Amino acid sequence: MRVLVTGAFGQIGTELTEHLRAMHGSDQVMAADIRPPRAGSPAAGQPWVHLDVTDARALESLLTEHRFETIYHLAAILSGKGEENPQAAYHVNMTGTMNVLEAARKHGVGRLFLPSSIAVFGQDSPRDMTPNETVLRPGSMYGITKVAGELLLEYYVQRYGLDVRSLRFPGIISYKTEPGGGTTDYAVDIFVHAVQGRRYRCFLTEGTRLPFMYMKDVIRAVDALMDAPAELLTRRCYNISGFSADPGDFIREIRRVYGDFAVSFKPDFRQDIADSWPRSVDDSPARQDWGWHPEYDLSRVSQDMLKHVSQILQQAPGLGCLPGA
Ligand code: AKB
Repeated sequence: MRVLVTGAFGQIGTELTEHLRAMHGSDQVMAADIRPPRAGSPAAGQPWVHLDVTDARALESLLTEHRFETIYHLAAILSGKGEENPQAAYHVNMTGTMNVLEAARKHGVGRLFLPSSIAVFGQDSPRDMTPNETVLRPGSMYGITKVAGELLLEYYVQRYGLDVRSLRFPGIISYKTEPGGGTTDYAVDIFVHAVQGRRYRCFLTEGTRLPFMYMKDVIRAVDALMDAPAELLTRRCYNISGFSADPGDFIREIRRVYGDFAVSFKPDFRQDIADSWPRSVDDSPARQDWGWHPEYDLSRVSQDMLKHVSQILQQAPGLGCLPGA
């Protein structure tokens, strides 16, 4: 096995694993997660191993058995779920990341991808075109673990020469799996509700602007960063974005197709998290160093999401891989 993906059945993991298997062959990519894939997800029926990333011994024995060249460590608790249980978020995100870095160091893993997030920013960071290097004082436990994760990975690069790379993801929009409990999940749920003809109650206010990316751009960005020659990288953690939008923008796009789509707003605890995050980020270092450029803007994402979500729901109305489905 050449590649290990932890958190392989999460929102990014499901599609990244599918992509890596198409690239390297199924027998070269190990999917690891703490629970099985949901029925109807593209990962259902595919080989996988059980892995709790907080269990250092389990990781150690997996890396002793297989000589992985690359690890994508995606197992994490996101911002919304993290505020419901901050202690669990700390444990999974910090202990898990430390365990993966240590196992990779001991076993000479060639390259590691550790996702970071716009959650590293907080009230003291500029909210528009947030620069790559600025004040990082997040208010959420998820954000705190992401800042610490970035510092840890940089330590492992400096101290042990490990090749670790990271992207600060914005909200991610996709249709193959349910997003995993973040503040930006509404941007997937809203499409599913529209296609199902159901009213949507949004947990953020209509004008809450945040940066987003479509999954197809996420996969391209991960590939581009991981393939970039190390000497081109001026840093290890990069801001990245596709476009910025608020719930009102999504609703206007959806109503071009579903004119009577009904939405109400009932902000909950996630509003405070969103209000501390950037409205847009400056991803020019990623563009300059390894040629990042997004292909999907809001209008292209909306068209693609509506097309795919309605195809999936027509084929299997009860399919469990979509939120609310
Ligand atoms: C979340 O909302 O927690 C994630 C993120 C922006 O990292 N989608």
